[in-house]
Amino acid sequence: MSETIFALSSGALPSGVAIIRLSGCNAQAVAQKMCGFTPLAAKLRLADLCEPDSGMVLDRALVCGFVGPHSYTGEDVVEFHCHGGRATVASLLKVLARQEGCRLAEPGEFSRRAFENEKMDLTALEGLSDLIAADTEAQRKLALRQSGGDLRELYDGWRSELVRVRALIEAELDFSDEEDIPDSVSDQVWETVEGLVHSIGCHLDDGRAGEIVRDGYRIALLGPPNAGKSSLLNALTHRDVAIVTPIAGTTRDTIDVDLDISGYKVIVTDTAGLRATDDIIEQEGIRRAEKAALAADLVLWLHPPGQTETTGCPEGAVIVFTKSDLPEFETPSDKFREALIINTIDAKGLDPLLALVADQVSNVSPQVSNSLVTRQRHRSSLTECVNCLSESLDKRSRLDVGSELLRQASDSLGRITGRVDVEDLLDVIFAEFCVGK
Ligand SMILES: Nc1nc2c(ncn2[C@@H]2O[C@H](COP(=O)(O)OP(=O)(O)OP(=O)(O)O)[C@@H](O)[C@H]2O)c(=O)[nH]1
Ligand SMILES: [Mg+2]
Repeated sequence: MSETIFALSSGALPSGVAIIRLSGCNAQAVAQKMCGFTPLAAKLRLADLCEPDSGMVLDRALVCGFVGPHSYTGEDVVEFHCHGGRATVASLLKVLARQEGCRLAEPGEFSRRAFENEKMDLTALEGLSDLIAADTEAQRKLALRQSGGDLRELYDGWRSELVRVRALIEAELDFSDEEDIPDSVSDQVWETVEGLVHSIGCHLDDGRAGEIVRDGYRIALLGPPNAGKSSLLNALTHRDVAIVTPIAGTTRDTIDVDLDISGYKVIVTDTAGLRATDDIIEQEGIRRAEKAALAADLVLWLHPPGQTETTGCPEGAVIVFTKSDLPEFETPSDKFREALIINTIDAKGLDPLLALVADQVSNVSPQVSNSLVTRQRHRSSLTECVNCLSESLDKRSRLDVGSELLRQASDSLGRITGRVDVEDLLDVIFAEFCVGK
């Protein structure tokens, strides 16, 4: 019999209301001892919460219960909606810890029980974790869809098709001597497998749209020293995030800042100015700058007045002419028709720059309404699945080998939703969750 777990499931204290959640077979009995009645399904009732031995009142709270399996975890669940003072919550948690068979929940343990009791698959739980972490509108929409089960439906659908074609192959293998199993069965099988390779391939070939929405669209600010990179970062964030000085080579480490641009999470990275140098600290800064540029979805190359060269500017970077307020600023030649012109003294040109970023990020991830790959974990398993399917097509003349490859492909899909042997993965997945989830 599993222990009854409890934890503060609401946010940081102090708060107006705090919710302490209990889940497990003793939840109802413990609630009965503390509030004098058994909380009924989804009905809130006002109660004095007491220390069971002394009868001392700890708080006056709303109490509700959910009878398993109709609860988040699938077990009996009780919630105390108490006052969110630190001392109140601490006294309730202390009393709960003393109750028989009760202990404080580990991070993600409520969700893990929901998974183990088949209330939700892994993709829905990951979606829920993302929903709680969502800072932007696009993240919220994507996470809500995933927590509602859209990825599970898609992957389970593909898996069912694989199960069906494997059954057809097994039948052909078992009855291949008999006349009533037509040869065309295997044609049907490979047609379906070809269809799946196409569908999963398209799903994977999404320009990482889901991952960009979930993890953020990366922009690296690159350019020579003193180009105004740190000044631009500060102007975009309206904060003094990075040190700005007239000394060339001020920034050494890369600095990441999260922004919300048109509802998308955008991570802007300020970097060390690129130049030849003997200073080993600066050399390391430049190495990090180049690494940030490689990892970026968009590079903005900042170009200060007085320089004619754009040496070091990576291909595909958007050129931004800086310090347009200075007398020495010259209007760029026709060659740079597409370039942007800014100055951070009076914020000129920042709106077009933000519009360009919004345009780029929405181009990369246009369809938040589609089912998108949101995690590397999913991408790896989907790639594994397509590889097995493609190999099975190459070996279609060997039905027994093909069947085994289709089994592996189906297991790869099953691992995403948690239908097959994921025990080793669970600790990693639920470690992302915090206590009370
Ligand atoms: N007039 C004017 N000065 C600017 C502008 N942007 C930056 N500066 C000045 O240019 C100098 C360098 O700016 P930074 O933002 O530190 O330049 P950086 O590219 O980060 O330089 P490093 O960190 O050395 O690579 C500072 O003195 C800024 O005040 C601008 O738009 N107009
Ligand atoms: Mg700088």
